[in-house]
Amino acid sequence: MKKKVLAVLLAASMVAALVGCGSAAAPAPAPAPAAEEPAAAPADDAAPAEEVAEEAPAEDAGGLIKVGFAQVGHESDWRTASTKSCQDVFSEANGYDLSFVDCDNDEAAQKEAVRSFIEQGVDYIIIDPIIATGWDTVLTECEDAGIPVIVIDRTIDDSDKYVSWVGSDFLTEGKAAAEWLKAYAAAQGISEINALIIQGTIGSSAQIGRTDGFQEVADREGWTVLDKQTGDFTEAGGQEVMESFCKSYAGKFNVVVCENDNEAFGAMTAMDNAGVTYGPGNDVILISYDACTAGLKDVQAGKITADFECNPLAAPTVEGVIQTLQSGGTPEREILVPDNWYALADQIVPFAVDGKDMSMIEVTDAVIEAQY
Ligand code: GZL
Repeated sequence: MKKKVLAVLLAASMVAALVGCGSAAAPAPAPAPAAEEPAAAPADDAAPAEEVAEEAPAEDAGGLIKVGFAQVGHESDWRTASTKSCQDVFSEANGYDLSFVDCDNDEAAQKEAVRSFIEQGVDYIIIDPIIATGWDTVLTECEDAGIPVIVIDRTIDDSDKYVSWVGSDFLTEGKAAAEWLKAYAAAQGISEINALIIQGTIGSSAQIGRTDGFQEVADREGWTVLDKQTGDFTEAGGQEVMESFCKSYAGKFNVVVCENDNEAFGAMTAMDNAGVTYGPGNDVILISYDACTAGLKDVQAGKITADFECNPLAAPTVEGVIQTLQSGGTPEREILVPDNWYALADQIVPFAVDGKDMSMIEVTDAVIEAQY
């Protein structure tokens, strides 16, 4: 009965979605890779996934709401905070039975994790999609099983078969970084921008938005983007790409943009090894995204010049979506999580994005203490 009610709700919310908002045109989805059985990593306090599959339905498990969460992986400080937020919210004490799978940045494993949740008969499925395409087939399977899907953080761009998306505006993050750079360079008397970009996981909506947002302003301002390569949102990837950049573009670049803090950590190691100085008053303006605690410490240390946050703590908002569904309501289709921009006082300059004035937060000990 519960599944039937949810299926009706899901259908209703999808009709609303089709009327209310489409998703940006997306390239044809990549062919589904060969399925691999994911090594289900149950939440700390849950039985291994295979035992959960044999448990009685939620009603007999003390009324716990069964939630499956297919997480991107464990590639960054941001991801660690996102995972902790979800495991804290969807705890047994809060009335949930969480089946958590760390998909280790493997798209096939992520699809199979979702299929394992369907087999387990969970009540809700949460997905943080590694990349934005290739989702319609497995989301159709969720729909056929009457299991509502909620997308957290990154977006799915080639299917509408989910109830809600909760995350950040990645395009605005990219534009904010570039509009700040324009204002800061002018204030510093820097007339020429020669930038290198270390991108995130190619095809993820976070990478697409940040790259496109920055590039749109760069094109408008006539900046030179010397090269873009992916560091896959990891510290090792950032270091490897920056080592290559330091060889190929020695003495030719004055801006490095890292699409997350962990890439920036790696890029700093590579620049140190190559004798390239970075941060306020040095050779290179270093821009980063995420603004995790370690990233803000590097801002405070005068290493990262400005850090553009993407808030990872969306789980409480996702829980609100589930509670709305539980009570028979229709949740919002898109729920934006607010982001902030950070710098030291001397690097805070007025700027706007799409005509909207932006404020920046000065990095202090208290701000760092309060960060995720
Ligand atoms: C962004 C998130 C990205 C972070 C990275 O919302 O998906 O993935 O920016 C993480 O740190 O790896």
